[in-house]
Amino acid sequence: MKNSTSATKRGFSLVAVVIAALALVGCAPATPEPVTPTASDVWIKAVPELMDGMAMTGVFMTLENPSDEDIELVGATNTTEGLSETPLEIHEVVKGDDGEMKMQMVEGGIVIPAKGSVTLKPGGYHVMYWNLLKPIPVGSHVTLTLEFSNGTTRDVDAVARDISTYAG
Ligand SMILES: [Cu+2]
Repeated sequence: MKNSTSATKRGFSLVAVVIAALALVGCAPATPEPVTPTASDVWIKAVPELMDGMAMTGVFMTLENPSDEDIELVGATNTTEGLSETPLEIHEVVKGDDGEMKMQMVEGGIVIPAKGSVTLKPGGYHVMYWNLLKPIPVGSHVTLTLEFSNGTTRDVDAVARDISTYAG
C-alpha cells in the first residue's frame, strides 16, 4: 500500500515535469526538422525554337522521400532569368471523358511516398512551364525551386533534352 502510494506520487511529479517542459516549448511537443526530398535525373524537354501555341514544356525528375511520412510536391518557381513570367504548375496527364489524353493540375500535389520515390516523366507527372519567352536549346540548363508540403524547398538544375532521346 505504501509502495503504491509513493509510485503514484512519482507518477504525478513526472507529469508535472512533462507539463513544465511543454510550457517551455510553447505547449507543443518538439517536432523533428522537416525532411527535404531529394531530386535526381532532373531534365526539361528542350524547346529549340518558339512557335505559336508551343511556348510550353515540362520538367521531369525522380523524387525520393527518406522520411517516415508522405510528402507532396505542391509547387515550383522558375529561377531562370528571362525564361517565363507565368507561374509553374504541377501537372499530370489523364484520359478525359472523351477518351483524349489531357493535362491537368494535380489536386493536393504529387505524393512522394514515405521511404519511397516517384518519377515525373513524359505522359505522366511533370512540372509545367507556360508562355516561354525564349527557346531552351538541347544541352542548356534551366533552374527552378521545388516546393514541398512540409514547407521545405529544393533548388534544382534541369538539363534540356530532346524528347525523342527519352528512353523511359
Ligand atoms: Cu502540363
